Amino acid sequence: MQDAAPDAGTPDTDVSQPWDKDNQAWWDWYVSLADNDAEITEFEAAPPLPDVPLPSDEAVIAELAEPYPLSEADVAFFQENGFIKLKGVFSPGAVLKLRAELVRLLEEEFGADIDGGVQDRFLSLEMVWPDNPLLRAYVLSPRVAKICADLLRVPAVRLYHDNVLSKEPGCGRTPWHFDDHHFPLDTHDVVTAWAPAQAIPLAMGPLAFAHPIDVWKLVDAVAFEKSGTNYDRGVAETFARHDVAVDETPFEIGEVSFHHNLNFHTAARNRTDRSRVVLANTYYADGARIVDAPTMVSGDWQKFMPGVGPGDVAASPLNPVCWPVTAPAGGPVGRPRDE
Ligand SMILES: O=C(O)CCC(=O)C(=O)O
Ligand SMILES: [Fe+2]
Repeated sequence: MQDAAPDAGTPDTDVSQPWDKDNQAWWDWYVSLADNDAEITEFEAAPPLPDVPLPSDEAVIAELAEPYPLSEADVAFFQENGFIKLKGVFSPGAVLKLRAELVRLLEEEFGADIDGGVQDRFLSLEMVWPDNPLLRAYVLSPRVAKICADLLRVPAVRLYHDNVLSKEPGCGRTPWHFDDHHFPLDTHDVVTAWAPAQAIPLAMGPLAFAHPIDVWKLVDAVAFEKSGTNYDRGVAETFARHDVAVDETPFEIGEVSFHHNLNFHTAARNRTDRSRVVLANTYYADGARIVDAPTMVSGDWQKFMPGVGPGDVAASPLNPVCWPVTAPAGGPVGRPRDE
């Protein structure tokens, strides 16, 4: 939860102004806060994409509506550590299809060849699902949303937003942070499903999680600065000093991680020759409200919740309940409810 009255601080720590540029500008700013070593000169070959036929849209929709077998031990692990990595959430075909669609959308938006060599940038697209029926199946997936509700131990979750992320070859680290700092939601029942659209070897910069969940308390006193790399370095040094455990492991095809908004995470540079494309969708407990004073760290949040203001219940038509499924049998999966 963010402070109701943000600390005015010095100019460099004062984030009380709303973000006034677009989402891509937000990411360009955000990755500039990461502490990086020297530029990469040699790139590793990324593993090949799976050699499987592309499933039909109907097959993907059906797969993503089936429940995933989550155990009580999985839920307990998530509650203790604030993250969990689950294998086989998507089939290889569903991953390949996701990548093809995300690459098409990124190339359309940025006019770039996504896998065409060193580009250095962190590209992002948001709010793709309302106009894209295939992406909607992944973003409003009952399988994914039920995992989120079960991990949070809440009866129902809504979508906060979708987030297409492409960390291009050569792009620098993702700075250490927790998402509580970003989401203007007045609840701690928030989880992001981070779904890679290819395998992620260590050299590609898998999302890496500090644990257990309460290590955020160790770095609560590190002041966030809106320029420079002091915050990222301050968190890294504090974690190192306290021997905080970090899970930095590869993702296999179809593996998805889920992180709580209090979990501290980072990601290394992409040292491979392929863009690290991910679909990261955030869900929160139904009934949550917007905080009284969102900050610039929340970026473009009003785009995700049109008509919803500070203090309001966060339930615009663009924040459908994704679990439990409310659409009539045979109807579109997870279509936004009229409310
Ligand atoms: O993809 C990344 O490197 C960062 C993503 C992230 O921080 C998130 O999804 O919460
Ligand atoms: Fe994050």
